[in-house]
Amino acid sequence: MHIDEANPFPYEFDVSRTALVLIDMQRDFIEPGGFGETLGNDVSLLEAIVPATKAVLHAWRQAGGLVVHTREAHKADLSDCPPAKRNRGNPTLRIGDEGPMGRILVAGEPGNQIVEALAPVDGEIVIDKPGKGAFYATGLHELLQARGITHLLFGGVTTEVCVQTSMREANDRGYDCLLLEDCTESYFPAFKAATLDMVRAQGGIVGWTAPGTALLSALK
Ligand code: C5J
Repeated sequence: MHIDEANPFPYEFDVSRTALVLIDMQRDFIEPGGFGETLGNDVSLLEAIVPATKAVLHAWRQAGGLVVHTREAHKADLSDCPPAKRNRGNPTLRIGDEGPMGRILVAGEPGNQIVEALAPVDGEIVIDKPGKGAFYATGLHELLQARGITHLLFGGVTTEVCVQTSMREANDRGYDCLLLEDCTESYFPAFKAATLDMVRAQGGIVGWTAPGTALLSALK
């Protein structure tokens, strides 16, 4: 299959060797009343990508493609949260503190769940990751290698933090990566725009970008 509209040039992929990776579409970043909002962010920007992401997820499932969901999540005892990550800055709530949807970025808490519209189904991979990148301190690379995956389609939040970090990690591990432009968002629109530019600059130095609708057309 190919996505001709991809930038900087057409993207070729085989569904059986490609995974859709949705980064951190968890309630605390996306829903009103969660951690993201307590940090002063306008979460409606992130919430707005849920319908486009759902359409892609649905089509990808129909095509029989592998789906990976990630959550930025720490163990309850925070043993996997470096003090440098927890203590930096001056937020009103830190990782592990009780927030509006349970303990912030702690596995199993209500705010740590994937939003209902994109909830994982049986057979999909769910990765709890303690870092920004999906490959750091997780078994993701090994799980993908075991399934013969060579190509990754990325969506999720936030574009310039966990999505970009994961995509760069994947690129260094040899995956051909494409970022779905309308299935990713940032609290800072300028950061999203800059990330899309960075990914596809210099002949696709990190990978490709394309609208989710282009993937939907390719799958028809
Ligand atoms: C993610 C963050 N998921 N912005 N986390 O991007 O801290």
